Amino acid sequence: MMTSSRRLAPAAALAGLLCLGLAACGGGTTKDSASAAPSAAVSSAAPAAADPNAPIKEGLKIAFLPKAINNPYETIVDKAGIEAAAEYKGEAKEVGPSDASASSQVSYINTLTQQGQDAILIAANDANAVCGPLKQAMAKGIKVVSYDSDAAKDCRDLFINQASSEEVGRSQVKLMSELVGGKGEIAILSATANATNQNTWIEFMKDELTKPEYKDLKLVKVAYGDDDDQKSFQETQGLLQAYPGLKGIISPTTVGISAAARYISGTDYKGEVALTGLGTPNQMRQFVKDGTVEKFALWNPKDLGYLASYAAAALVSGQITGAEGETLKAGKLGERTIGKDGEIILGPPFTFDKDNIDEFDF
Ligand code: RAM
Repeated sequence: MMTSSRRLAPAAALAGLLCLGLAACGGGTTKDSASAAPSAAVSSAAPAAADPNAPIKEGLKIAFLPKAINNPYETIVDKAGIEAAAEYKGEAKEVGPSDASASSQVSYINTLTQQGQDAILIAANDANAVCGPLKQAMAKGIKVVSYDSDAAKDCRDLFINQASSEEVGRSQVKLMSELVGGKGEIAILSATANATNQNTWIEFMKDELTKPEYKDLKLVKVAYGDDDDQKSFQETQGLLQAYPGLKGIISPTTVGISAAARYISGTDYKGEVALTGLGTPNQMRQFVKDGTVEKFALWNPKDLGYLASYAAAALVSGQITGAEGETLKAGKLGERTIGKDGEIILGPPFTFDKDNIDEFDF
């Protein structure tokens, strides 16, 4: 099993490399979103001093707002976050939309704000669409932690990133290149067109593809399955029909890669067209065993939810304020340090294949 300690050192080393020279990195904070609510009490404006030894308060009300409640990946993350809250005697819950469209989370944020939650944790479907409502929550003293997919930086206190965005993007291209022998047409099957995390990863993929060693790999299309199983299935079919010479598909979304694998496994493309991306071992196991997929990557989503939950509790309890360099005590994951722009990175991605997939159950 992956251990958090194994992941801590490389993640810390990579933190300083993040977001160099890529405009889409970290959620694309805009001047517009900053000026929309200039008086919002963004907690970093005048933070009280952090007390690293402050105990987590009991009875905290914490709400997880995933991209969509029917996304199995988000369910694993949020369930682990809710279980973490039980450890620190908080009351956590998950609420959220059934689709991952840009504005689908807005009404949920407003309700959570009215309820006076202590913290809102959000995997943002759109960095800016959620910004105004999150600022209103912050103005009421509610702590906001984005996880998985960042909101614009000025409308959250912290971002818990599952892995270095740069490492995810570049390693996906490396994986694909190995699978197709460094040559041929490839496509990306993404989630929604607005998803901050996928878009950041794709920017790094495109940058990686400019390196000389990938000169014979050609990205022909980025398609969007909207993190909807059926749409992702159809987009896979569409890609394969539109590009008959396609050699591979990278799907950096657990919903996309599992739908694409299901499509390919039932066709003659199996064994001909390489598929990789980000998937959960439980969803991908049968497709690794039947030869549709050789390898793919992910991190431990349970650890992501657990860390996000502790980070939210640490913010509310004054253990941290969100400033770079502060550390929090994240239960069994140990101490974690806040990096640049309020980002905490869980650890590097891990590659699954037929030899190791049975060691994992999520
Ligand atoms: C999907 C979602 C999520 C992403 C994973 C890898 O479940 O798009 O945001 O992190 O895939």
